[in-house]
Amino acid sequence: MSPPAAIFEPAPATINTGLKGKVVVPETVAPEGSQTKLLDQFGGKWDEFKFAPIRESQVSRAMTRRYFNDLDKYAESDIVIIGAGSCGLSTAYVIAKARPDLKIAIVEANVSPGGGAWLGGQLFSAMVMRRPAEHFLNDLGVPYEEDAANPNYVVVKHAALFTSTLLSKVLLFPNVKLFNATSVEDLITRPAESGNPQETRIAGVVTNWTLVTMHHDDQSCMDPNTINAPLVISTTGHDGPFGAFSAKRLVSMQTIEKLGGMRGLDMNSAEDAIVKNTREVAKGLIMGGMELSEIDGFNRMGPTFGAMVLSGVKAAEEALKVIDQRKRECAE
Ligand code: 48N
Repeated sequence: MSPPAAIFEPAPATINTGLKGKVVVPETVAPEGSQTKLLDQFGGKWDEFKFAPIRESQVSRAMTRRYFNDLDKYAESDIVIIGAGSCGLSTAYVIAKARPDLKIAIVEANVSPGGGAWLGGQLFSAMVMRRPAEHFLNDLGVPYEEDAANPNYVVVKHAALFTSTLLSKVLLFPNVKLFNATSVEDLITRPAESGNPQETRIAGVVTNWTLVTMHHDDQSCMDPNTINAPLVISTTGHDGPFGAFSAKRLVSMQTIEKLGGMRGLDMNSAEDAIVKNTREVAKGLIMGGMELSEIDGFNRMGPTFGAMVLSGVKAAEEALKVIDQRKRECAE
């Protein structure tokens, strides 16, 4: 009989990290259950160990049936979020929680979602968020350090702790599907009655496998796929090989006159501006996170991430304001 499982003392609300600060552990983060369950289950029994038998085609069918079922289900989505960085994932988290009735597709070009939020600045692991962004961390259940000597910000021990927690919570929602390794190559549009390109309505996204997107120039034509949606939320980050996708596309479609271009680093102005101006930049397209700095010419903030999560909250609020109206317009 295994020894009685160690009684795990619940983590105290604050843990002295040895640094000046103390770690706040939101009450939702409490390890539970035995700490040696897996060792008790498998340890010392490897000689007779054997996996259940399988036929390769069963694995193939298990994957392909589900993936193609998802493609069929989300071919008509209520909301498509382009980019699973910190802003896109924060947006998905807030919307999916508030409106479990909405079908949300997230399209992420990278195999690994998370964008630039796996590390803080210059590949350092600590992630700084300025207050009041700690409210997002509390809601998510991510522990962070606060420092009486520096009360205006909190520090997540490792950026990957924030991003992996956010990603896992978003993926757990039954009304969310992440299509990673998939790029948005274009936007689905509907002309405005006025014929004015600046009133074009966005009605979904055009997608392809990212590896295909990267090789259009050296292969014969490889046509894309589509997802129809009355509302698209673009959070593709600042300019770069894949960044600022929708911002650049809206300009090339003449829906927006020109890019403002992201300005130099100024934390105080950048974070407030991006959160406050997260909005529907074209009918049916909300823009948030660093992509917005490319349209509006805001400063960049560098290695502070509070604006990303709160831009996500603002994008979610903007989406919930218009989604039912956009759905009616699409049904007409
Ligand atoms: O993390 P990013 O790049 O973008 P945000 O806005 O979520 O977060 C920005 C943040 O990480 C910073 O840049 C920090 C705060 N630094 C600021 C500064 O001053 O330097 O995520 C964008 C995601 C990425 O995962 C891309 O792979 C993806 O969008 N993406 C796309 N996915 C699908 N189709 C596309 N066309 C596409 N373009 C980008």
